Amino acid sequence: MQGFELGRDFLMGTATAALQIEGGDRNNNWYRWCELGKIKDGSHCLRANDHYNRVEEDIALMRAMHNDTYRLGLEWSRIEPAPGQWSREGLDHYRRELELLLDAGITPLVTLHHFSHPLWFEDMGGWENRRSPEIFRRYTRTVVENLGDLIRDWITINEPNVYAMGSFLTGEWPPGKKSIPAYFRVLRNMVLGHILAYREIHAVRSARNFPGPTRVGVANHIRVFDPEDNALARGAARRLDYLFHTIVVRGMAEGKLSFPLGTGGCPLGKGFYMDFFGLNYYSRDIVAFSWKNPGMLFARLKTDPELPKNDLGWDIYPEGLYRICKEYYAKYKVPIYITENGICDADDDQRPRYICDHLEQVARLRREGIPVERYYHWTLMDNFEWTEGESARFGLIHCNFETQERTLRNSARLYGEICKAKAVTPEMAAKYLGA
Ligand code: IFM
Repeated sequence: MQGFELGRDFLMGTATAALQIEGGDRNNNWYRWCELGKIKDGSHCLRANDHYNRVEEDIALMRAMHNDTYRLGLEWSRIEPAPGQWSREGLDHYRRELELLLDAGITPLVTLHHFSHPLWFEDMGGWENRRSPEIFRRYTRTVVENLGDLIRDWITINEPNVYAMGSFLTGEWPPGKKSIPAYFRVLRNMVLGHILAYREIHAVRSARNFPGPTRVGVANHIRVFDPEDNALARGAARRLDYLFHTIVVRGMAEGKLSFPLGTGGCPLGKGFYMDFFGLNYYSRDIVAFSWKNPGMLFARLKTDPELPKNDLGWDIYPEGLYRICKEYYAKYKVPIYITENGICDADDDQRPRYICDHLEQVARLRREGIPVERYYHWTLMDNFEWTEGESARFGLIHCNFETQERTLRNSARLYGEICKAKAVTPEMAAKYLGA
């Protein structure tokens, strides 16, 4: 690799989610899912990385990697343990964590909902309940009133499409429902919840004169769906793209409920509700047509035998990052934050190349004038990877879950050098990639 520049104004950091790292909370939907024995390797989110008690240690690791910014999640159940009851302890904990980040010179980007929420919310049907957007707005308002002076950058909801699919379509995630109408009901409510939260964040921060600018977005999970070379496969790929991406992003950005989320109107009014386009990018799928898969809209997803795979068998396809940024920038013309990008790679033999190859696509986009402003690597350290549990290792930093010892992997050292230089130099490539 020749090396490339990212630019001094490019912000870099890591991303995490509260449930995946904090440990210790028994009042959320994933706690119950773990208790029901649904995690493949038998691990439990109660343990995770014990980050709730190790905030300083983990911020020191971010500093060691020269991170400018950090994407963290708030655990809703710690803030609103019962409907309308606010926990001073929960809010104070996050205030302290945010202050420590700011003192360390690290800009927080805060996620309000990242797959986990209080049990009381789950028990009323969660995002399937028609009152859920309003309940999410109320939670958002309390967070902004209490912490909004420290947070300028917000993600309302992480990967709404992945959440709705895992929790309401395939049933692999809590509450384990398998229903196509429920998938669309949940997405509709998440869209409305996002818009209410978007407005609330701007309104409260501006009414209180909190230091700006305020930036609010969504962490959109977008994949590349490339069809096999026949008309039926092309149709299947188009339908998947529409129902997994388009209706969700359009709803969140424009407030428009396209069929089947609605009939094309904007129930909360026309507007634009994304100050940046958050992109979580991991992989692509080849789409084949299959009569046997009506539940998947007659699509069968395949990997590409030519491409390298991560530990979970996902194709590694850096060009996809470039293609998606081009496509969505053409549509929405707002700055892009890569809110997640990373690899499950326990022995760390692919991660250094993965990082460089994806960042090379970012550099290419920036050279072409596409404003990719930030990159958050998923993830800081090995953590609780939902139904895969502790065995799927996405961390720059290795975590021994028994002892909670954190050890920098080679890729963490490389990432630290890149964050510092805002470039991949030929020397780094030679040292870490052997090329
Ligand atoms: O761990 C998840 C994260 O919570 C959401 N995006 C994908 C990651 C890797 O699977």
